[in-house]
Amino acid sequence: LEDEIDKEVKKFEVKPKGNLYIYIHEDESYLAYEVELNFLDPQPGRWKYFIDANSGDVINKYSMLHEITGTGTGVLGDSKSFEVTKVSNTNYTTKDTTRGKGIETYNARNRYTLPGTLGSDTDNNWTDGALVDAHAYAQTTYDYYKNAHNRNSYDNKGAKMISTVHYGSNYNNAFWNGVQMVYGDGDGSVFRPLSAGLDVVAHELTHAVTEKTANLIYQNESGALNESISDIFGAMIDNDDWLMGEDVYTPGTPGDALRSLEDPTVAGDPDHYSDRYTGPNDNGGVHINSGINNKAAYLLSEGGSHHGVTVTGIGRNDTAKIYYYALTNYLNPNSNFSAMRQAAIQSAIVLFGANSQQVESVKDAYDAIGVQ
Ligand SMILES: [Ca+2]
Ligand SMILES: [Ca+2]
Ligand SMILES: [Ca+2]
Ligand SMILES: [Ca+2]
Ligand SMILES: [Zn+2]
Repeated sequence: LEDEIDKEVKKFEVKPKGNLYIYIHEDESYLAYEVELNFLDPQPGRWKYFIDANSGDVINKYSMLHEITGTGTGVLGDSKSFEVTKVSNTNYTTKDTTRGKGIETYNARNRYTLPGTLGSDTDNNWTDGALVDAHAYAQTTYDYYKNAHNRNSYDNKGAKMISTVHYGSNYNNAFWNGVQMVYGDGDGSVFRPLSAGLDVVAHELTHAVTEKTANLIYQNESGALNESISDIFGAMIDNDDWLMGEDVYTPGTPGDALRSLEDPTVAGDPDHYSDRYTGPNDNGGVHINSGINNKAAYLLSEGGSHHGVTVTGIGRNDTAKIYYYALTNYLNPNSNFSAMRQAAIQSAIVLFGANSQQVESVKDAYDAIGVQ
């Protein structure tokens, strides 16, 4: 068995015991022991073995773990379904083996140890909203990158997507730590559990995509582009608005958001290069100057006039294609805003042709934010 799972099983959940009977396999009958092995470490497993009572040979074996669909309720009270693993009739885990090398969601139980324990439920009707949302939205984000850009997880090699919820106590943040996603529960005043925001989940997982592609340095203009790329794909995946974090930010105040791509100034961020922040705070304004490129992406998609320049909108899908192509082909760790403009133009030429509306709109969008 240990060869099978390639790791050492330390503890069986149910003490293995053999039932002796006549077992028929491939038209042969054997006096055989049927043995069930049930364990959770190092990963959940449940195997059935049929062992020849005379020779001790393994006649047959198979895994009894089942990939099935779970149903649950998110933080906001919304019902959803998602892929889980059935370990037994009374044990289900937030482990999806249908996407890439898997999507696994853990529970830190208000401690700071990562990843914590794999999420579990006894009847596959899930009621831990933060766990439900983190797991379901990781799947949504995986599916977006696969379906829209044919990207298999953040590294395009199917990397396992690991998330942890209930990190720490009243923790008002979510982050990608280079290995996995981490979500706090919020303090209930500034934030509710952060995994309830599909755009938050998409934003953080996009940092992983950026790290594996352009790897934009998280400082100054390249850092602002890094943040902007995460906001842009946050808005492409949570595609019913151009706000970031509206579902999790200030539960007591409806209608506001952490940031707006449509109008970055509502959050105090610049929407034109001439208004850029040049001070030392926030790594040189990575969450501030992101507003400038966010505005270009918004104008490119939706159109509009800004600083006297009129942009014809090309829609979310073509906008997403251009930024994805630029991120994965042209941007590099030191790219600045001007390099972003050139990368977007070149991407639009490759994708849509040199004389396309898309190329014209990219040029107009960057003219409108004052980037040449
Ligand atoms: Ca339950
Ligand atoms: Ca939304
Ligand atoms: Ca949103
Ligand atoms: Ca709010
Ligand atoms: Zn970010």
